[in-house]
Amino acid sequence: MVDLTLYHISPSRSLLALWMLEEVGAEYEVKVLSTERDEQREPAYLAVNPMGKVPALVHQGTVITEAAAICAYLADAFPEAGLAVPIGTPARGVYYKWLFFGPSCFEPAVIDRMLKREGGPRGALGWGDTDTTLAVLEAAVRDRPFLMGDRFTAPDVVIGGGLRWGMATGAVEKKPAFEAYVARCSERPALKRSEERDRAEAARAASA
Ligand SMILES: N[C@@H](CCC(=O)N[C@@H](CS)C(=O)NCC(=O)O)C(=O)O
Repeated sequence: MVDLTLYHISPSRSLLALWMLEEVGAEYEVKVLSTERDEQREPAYLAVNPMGKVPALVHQGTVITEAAAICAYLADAFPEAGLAVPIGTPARGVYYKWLFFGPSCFEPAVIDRMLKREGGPRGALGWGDTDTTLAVLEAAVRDRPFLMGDRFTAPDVVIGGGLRWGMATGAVEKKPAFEAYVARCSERPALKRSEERDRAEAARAASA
């Protein structure tokens, strides 16, 4: 029985959740919401996620929202996929650092740049400023294949996926270290499968 449902908009941040679902090898169903019809703001969906945002994942009747939380959750729920770091080890702390760095530093820093609204008070902004945030990330991926070292883990979906999008939109400068890191992430067969699933689900929803 399929007990995992992803509420999805194509394209959107829910691509990260789709990628992660493919990484863990779970069977899941996808419900595509139409932004043209504003389905993400209809009462039926607000009952799932009152933020009116995707992704939302329903697992065994429990709703999990926020892309990074979904990735972290799936890594723990499907340990055989090897995408988490053992609880109780110092490396788990670093793993959390990157999982949280994604939505609390990387993403707002890049959105600020994209929307040309950089320049708030450095001390008050959790990410300080965009240049520092990107420089910290660049240094992290310059000397090692993935954020946690040799092994691809859940934060690489969150940050690798975000960086891939950021460079594709032009919001993030294509530094060699970023391009090499994103290229490594892009080799993941699960990413390719998630893109195929995204296309198929979007086409199915459009013809329904
Ligand atoms: N903090 C959320 C952000 C989710 C988000 O902004 N999703 C966008 C798509 S990229 C969305 O649902 N937009 C529809 C809307 O706001 O109407 C997360 O990381 O999951």
